[in-house]
Amino acid sequence: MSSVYDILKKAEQGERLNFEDGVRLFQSDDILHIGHVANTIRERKNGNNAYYIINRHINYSNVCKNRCKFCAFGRDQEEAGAYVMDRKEILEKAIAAVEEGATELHIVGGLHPELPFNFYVNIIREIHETCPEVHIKAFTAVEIEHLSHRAQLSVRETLKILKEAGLGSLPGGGAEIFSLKVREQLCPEKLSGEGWLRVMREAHNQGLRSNATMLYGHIETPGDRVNHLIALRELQDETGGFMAFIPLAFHPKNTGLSNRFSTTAMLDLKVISISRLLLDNFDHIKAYWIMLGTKLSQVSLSFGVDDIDGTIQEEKITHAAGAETPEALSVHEIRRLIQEAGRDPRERDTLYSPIK
Ligand code: V47
Repeated sequence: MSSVYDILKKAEQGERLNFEDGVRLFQSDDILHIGHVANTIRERKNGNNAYYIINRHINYSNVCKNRCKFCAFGRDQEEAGAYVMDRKEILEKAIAAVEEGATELHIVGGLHPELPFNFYVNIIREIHETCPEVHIKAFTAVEIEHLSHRAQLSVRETLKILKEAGLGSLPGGGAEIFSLKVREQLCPEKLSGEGWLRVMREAHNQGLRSNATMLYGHIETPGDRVNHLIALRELQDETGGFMAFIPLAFHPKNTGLSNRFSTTAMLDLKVISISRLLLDNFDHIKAYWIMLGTKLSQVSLSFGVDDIDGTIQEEKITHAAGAETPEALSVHEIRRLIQEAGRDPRERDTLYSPIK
């Protein structure tokens, strides 16, 4: 009999799990029972559907004034390898992606100390005017806060202007781990967890939906993870604006934590399935195959995941930190992963409406 049987029974009966339940689940090694209940809940919420999207990532600049210890992507302005794409290059990438069938552009970058607010507004406006059919998911909550400082506007005004220019939704990055203690050690200059939640609340209030993430597998404790998930659940109770939760497996290479190990499959599956159990008000749990690997992403479809992101193309953040996954997958490869896991592949748009 599993030592977490009481918790799994609660979850299966639709009862909300608390902090102690979450920590006990992380202390358990009974991944098959935990995964089984997570899979049952996935099925209740999404049937046999497993979603994917045809998308493209555009990382417009790696120049960043916050040099977070876990990040291998950011550069100082004058440092070798620093880059900023110009508007023409960004637009060309966007047009090429749309011509190849992309329905979503995922646009994020570092916190550039000098680019003016208009640079960002113009990117969104130009893409939106040239390709009105593509959904622009751009700028993490951390970037939005930075842009509001650049523009000397409130977060509300900043979001309003970007939305009017064509911004469709916000990606879930930058959340990291909300724990103050961990943030002090890893990213002291970054927007706080409370700040991240405040920006997301404002976005949701303006009708902009978003995703949520959690970076795990570095120095955080199981309690930090559970607190993070509960904070997301509380905001979701309030706004209902989150679409998917995406656990992000830490990649140590070339980071300030390069002496640490990568995550193991056991931890990855635990985080995925426990997230499915704790986040009872999230519709979707997404496996980000770039970080998880294609094989484990496929397995995760039986551990609570109902979405394996998309074709992606040209991912830079995780590859800077040593990811060995490809930089893109074809639709054929994604559908094959899903089908061989026994699920029905469903192409979706950003807001989870079916495409075909
Ligand atoms: O914000 C940075 C994290 C995020 C590392 O919303 C790292 O649909 C692992 O947020 N190892 C970017 N992670 C990725 C992201 C994302 C990805 C896919 C879909 C969506 C979505 C969002 O990656 C960053 C940061 O939290 N990160 N460095 C690293 N070394």
